Amino acid sequence: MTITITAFERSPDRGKGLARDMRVRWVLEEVGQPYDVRLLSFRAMKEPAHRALHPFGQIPTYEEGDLVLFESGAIVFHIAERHAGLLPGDANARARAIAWMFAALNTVEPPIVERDVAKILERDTPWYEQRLRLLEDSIRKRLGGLSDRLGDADWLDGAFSAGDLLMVSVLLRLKGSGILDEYANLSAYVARGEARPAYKRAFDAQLAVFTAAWSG
Ligand code: GTB
Repeated sequence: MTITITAFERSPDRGKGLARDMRVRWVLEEVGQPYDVRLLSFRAMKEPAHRALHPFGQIPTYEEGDLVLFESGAIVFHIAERHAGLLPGDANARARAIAWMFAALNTVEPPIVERDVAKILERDTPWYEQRLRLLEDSIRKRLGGLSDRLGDADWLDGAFSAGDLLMVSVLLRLKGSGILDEYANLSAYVARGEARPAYKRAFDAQLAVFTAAWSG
């Protein structure tokens, strides 16, 4: 069955692979599932045709036959459940991998996103420096816990899982901030994720969209 996902026609990250279609591309590459991509402008995302797929008018979405999904975490989970290799067979190990998926999206990602939003929307406010410090402290609290738990392991709980895929995706947004560099094991963890052939294929595919859109 053909799988179609949606992505930015012109990603504001200029090909850095930080928009959330990247994690969907990555999981599809991990399981060797071909997919089509429908590219959307910001305007098209808010039109009824797309809102019928995504209540909030955002990317990514996922279409597979009669099934339409939104929320990148739900899409990654759906794919990981239906293919071998991204969720352990053992029930307890599987539950722990799913817990890491939630941890990535519910506990680690929020302060990272809030920091990015503050950098865009609050830069000119009198409280900007203080707010940035508070958000960076929150991020460090999360990274400290994560770094302690990871230790010198390659992945969060045994073999690479959908939990690692989401956690690496979330941490990548800190690249260039200097914060990730304070945690050598987390920097190495992210680099291991980026070195995966499936990640590279996904990254190259979204970069090709950027190159085509911004060079024209
Ligand atoms: N919780 C949802 C999910 O995980 O799928 C969040 C989806 C979401 O935030 N989508 C964003 C979107 O459609 C794109 S990924 N925004 C348009 C809108 O809301 O109108 C967020 C994103 C955007 C840009 C960068 N960047 O430039 O670095 C990074 C991440």
